[in-house]
Amino acid sequence: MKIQQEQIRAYNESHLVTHKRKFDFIASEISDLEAIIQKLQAFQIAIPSWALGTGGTRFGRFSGPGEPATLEQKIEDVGLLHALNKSSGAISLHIPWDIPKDTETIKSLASSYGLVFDAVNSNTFQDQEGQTHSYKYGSLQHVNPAVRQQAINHNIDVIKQGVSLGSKALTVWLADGSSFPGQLNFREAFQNTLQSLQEIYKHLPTDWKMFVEYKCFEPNFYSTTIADWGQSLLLANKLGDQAYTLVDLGHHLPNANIEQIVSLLLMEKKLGGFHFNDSKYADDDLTAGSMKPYQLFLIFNELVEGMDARGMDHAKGLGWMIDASHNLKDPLVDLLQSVEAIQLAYAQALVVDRQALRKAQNSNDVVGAQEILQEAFRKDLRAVVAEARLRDGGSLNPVAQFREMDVRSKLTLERGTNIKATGL
Ligand code: PSV
Ligand code: MN
Ligand code: MN
Repeated sequence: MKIQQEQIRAYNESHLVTHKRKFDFIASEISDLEAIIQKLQAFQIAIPSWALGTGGTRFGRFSGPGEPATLEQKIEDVGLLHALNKSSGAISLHIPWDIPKDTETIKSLASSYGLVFDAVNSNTFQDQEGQTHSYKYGSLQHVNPAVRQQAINHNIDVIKQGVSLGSKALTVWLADGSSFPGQLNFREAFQNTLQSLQEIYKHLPTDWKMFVEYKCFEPNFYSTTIADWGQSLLLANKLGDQAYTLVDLGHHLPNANIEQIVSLLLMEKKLGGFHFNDSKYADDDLTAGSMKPYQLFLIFNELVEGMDARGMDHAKGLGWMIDASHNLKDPLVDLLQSVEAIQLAYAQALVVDRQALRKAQNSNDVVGAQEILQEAFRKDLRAVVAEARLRDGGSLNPVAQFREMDVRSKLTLERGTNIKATGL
């Protein structure tokens, strides 16, 4: 199904008066509002193909109705999101969960929804049918060179597929590690991983990036070979200019200061991008901003500050992606909520009085600096984000309109129930 422009226009029409009132109020409080709205309009957040179906946990999975069964249907889903919020104009594919049969057809389908292909993701954390060697004990780190070679070849193949789709980055996330002390020689595992990544790196087109994702634990419970930003940065530095660290918000030990990590990676020109999500405990993959909205704002505060200081284009400088999993909620609604939360955090960071903050920092005015940040964080900028969408032809309230139109029931009529989307 497709959401027609006319349906969005009609929805907006009936909510315009309320929106105008809220917008005019907040507009009177912000000085460079037009520039902020333009930045919000330019900002696009990629949707991962694996987040469009129900994720489940290792204890069970309760599928939702009308899940996408094919790559075509996943693209259709992202098209629905983008029609409503005008900020989800890219899809990130996980291979081999999503293999385009006919690249040209898939590309033109995506562009009919205004979508492009973001980073492609390789998968060497699961064994695939017909595969010669198992990844049970790792992939790029494996003690057996034949297993490493198989994983290298897979990544090279993913790059090739990405090239034909128009992607510009490869994301490598490895489950490699060990679950018991003594199982692994840490140094050898790291060196094997580096050598394998170096082989893959040789196949990167010159205008591509390699994102090296880290994760503190899980599925291995004793050590992960790329466990934190230091280990990822070490690899990215050794690999070369096209390699970057990717920050997945859920991949840190509790209470890690992610905003500080972000600031330093950006300073080192090694921040590749994000997998946005939120968590209370670990890699919960919950809706962005649902647990720690202040943390999300502080991350964007560092991004705006660091990118401005380096003259970077906010919209194009980094990879902006969501990485989420849905056990209870409708995945599409959840993704709309995540995009909205990310945009709100970005908008709040854009209204920080940066000059005043610098002044407070340089005079050790601790209270003043804190007040400046909280002043921005506590501003209700929902009408500003809605205005940016309105100007782009999106919905004033994507979540409410999705529910009001009962999009999921329509998808279920078309697709049926009891479908398991490929993914986790
Ligand atoms: C791993 O936890 C991860 O965050 C990686 O980004 C994967 O690519 C993604 O989840 C899907 O498995
Ligand atoms: Mn991730
Ligand atoms: Mn994860």
